[in-house]
Amino acid sequence: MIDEFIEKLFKCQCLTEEEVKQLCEMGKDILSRESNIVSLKSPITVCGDIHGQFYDLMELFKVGGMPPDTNYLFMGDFVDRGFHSVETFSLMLCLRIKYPNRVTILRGNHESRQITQVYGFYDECVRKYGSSMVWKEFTDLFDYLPLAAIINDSFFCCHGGLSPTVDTIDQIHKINRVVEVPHEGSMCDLLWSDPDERMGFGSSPRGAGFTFGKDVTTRFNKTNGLSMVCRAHQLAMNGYNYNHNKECVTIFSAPNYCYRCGNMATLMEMDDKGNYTFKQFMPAPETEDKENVKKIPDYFI
Ligand SMILES: [Mn+2]
Repeated sequence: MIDEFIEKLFKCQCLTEEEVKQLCEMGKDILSRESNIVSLKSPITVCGDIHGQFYDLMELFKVGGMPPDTNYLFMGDFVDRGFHSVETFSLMLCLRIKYPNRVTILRGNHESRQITQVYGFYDECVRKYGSSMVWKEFTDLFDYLPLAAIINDSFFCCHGGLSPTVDTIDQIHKINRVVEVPHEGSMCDLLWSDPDERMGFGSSPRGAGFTFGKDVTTRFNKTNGLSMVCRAHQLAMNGYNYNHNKECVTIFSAPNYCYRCGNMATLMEMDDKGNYTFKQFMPAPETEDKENVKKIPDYFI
């Protein structure tokens, strides 16, 4: 069954409502057995935001290799903004189920009921299925996504960043994650925070999470025996950006974000020894999206 779903989805065709229901049931069953922090080993390719840019995800696989030949960690924000959140997340969940030891997916701040009602995923579900049933299935599934991953006991990966209420890895294990993303607290911060060049924690212009300085990153890495914090969540024109003396890196994997930002996308490729390099890529060449993008009203983005 999952193979048929994958075949369909690689052609950018939506699953039926009934198939989505089956897929989410399988997904919940598997993800509910996962811990809040997934433990991974390199070689692995670490990816940031995708945001429904399906054809650019195909480009990502072309550049980075197809699963299961390449191991992947995706750090969330699969949905909203782009034209194909439904196909993109359906495919990611299928790949997670089909290749449990090769593909890992984390929760981003957009994998939430509240945010998807504002930034496009809800509307896309209603447009493509005629009701909000599929949106309900997917957003219920989002609650089960893990919050973080640690590669080689050394690289801490999450969507947003650090939290004033998270000093140790153990504190993340104690979070009850199977809920809608809260407005505040440790789980919210892991999905919403951003690095900053000031010291300590600051209030975030996003209205959720915090900004965290170099001293915070250094202390967190030292306390937990880590070498680096890898995160996504922020557009970087190069597709990646270092902060905090290279103790923190941002990876962004949606090229030409929102079909208009003109940025490159990046994959962080880690070899079996944990040495990493960045591989940049451009948007997919010719797609139907190029036509669709002309129709987006400016106020939408
Ligand atoms: Mn985000």
